[in-house]
Amino acid sequence: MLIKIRKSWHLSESDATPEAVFKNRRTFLKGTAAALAAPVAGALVSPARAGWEPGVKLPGVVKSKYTVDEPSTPFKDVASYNNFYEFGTGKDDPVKNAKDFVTKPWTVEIAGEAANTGTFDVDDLIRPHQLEERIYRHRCVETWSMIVPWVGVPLGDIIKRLEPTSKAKYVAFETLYDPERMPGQKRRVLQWPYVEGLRMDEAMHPLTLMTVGVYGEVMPPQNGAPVRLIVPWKYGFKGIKSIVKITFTEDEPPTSWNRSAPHEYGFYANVNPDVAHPRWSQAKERLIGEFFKRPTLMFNGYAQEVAGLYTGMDLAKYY
Ligand SMILES: Nc1nc2c(c(=O)[nH]1)N[C@H]1C(S)=C(S)[C@@H](COP(=O)(O)O)O[C@H]1N2
Ligand SMILES: [Mo]
Repeated sequence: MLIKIRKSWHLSESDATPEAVFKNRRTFLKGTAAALAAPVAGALVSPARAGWEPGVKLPGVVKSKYTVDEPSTPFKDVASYNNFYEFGTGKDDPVKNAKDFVTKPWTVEIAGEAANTGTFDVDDLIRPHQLEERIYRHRCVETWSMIVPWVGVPLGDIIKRLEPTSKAKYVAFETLYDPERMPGQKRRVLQWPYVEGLRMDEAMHPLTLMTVGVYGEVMPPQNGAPVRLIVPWKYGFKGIKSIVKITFTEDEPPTSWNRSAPHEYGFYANVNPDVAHPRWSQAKERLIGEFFKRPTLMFNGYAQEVAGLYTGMDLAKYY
């Protein structure tokens, strides 16, 4: 039998890093003032007006080699079938209730074990880096999945500029807490704010994306505007939305779903068809728009790239 082995993404002609961006990666940031002086390479990631509107293209996006060879789930599904409990627990609540969510101005606080801590405008964190379009598999623990053309920059590139200390073993993330703007936070369905975390090597992995758009456009609020995390080999709940704080820590940080149901959701949350959720199997998934279920792939199809991060770990124990 002939087995065709290939990477889960295709090489594209725009693989090379443009020179201007490379130079800007060397830009040293110290607090907001210096951040404002950073040369502009990428684009504004938040829209000029306060609320989101459709059709606002992010300029200067290049296609990434980290792209799966599958047609993307239509925009209307990506932007209307969401989990974002800050705007309600129904799948169609976020698109309705986040419609007028104002994401400008937006700052992200950098804290903990790093040289460059402080409060940054989101544009100043993202702009020095090249925006890339990456078509990723996106798998919710509830067993639905999508193929999504995200736009973002590698989290690892941002982290390098922030210069974490040798004590930084984990990266913790926090969503905005503002029950007036996020009415779902008036109900205690989760402990607010939503928090997530990654081990430092996971955060530095080239597939881990700080994501600011979808389908070439500014991120719709229901998808986590203005900036959310995407870790394509993990269940969707690791992809924390509307991030306002990033903290470098020595110890494993708490995560929202682990806090809520520790026997059901672990810190790692790697997609794994062999480890069932206590209440349902993870062996199959339904790609939104398809009728028949597909088998779920180990590490969501990214095993070749990320399995090495977990060598020697019992994945049934560290679920
Ligand atoms: N702050 C926050 N982030 C969140 C969630 C949430 O409720 N609040 N839901 C998570 C879950 S369970 C999934 S599957 C994805 C869904 O992201 P999508 O709307 O882009 O598909 O967002 C994740 N990020
Ligand atoms: Mo999810």
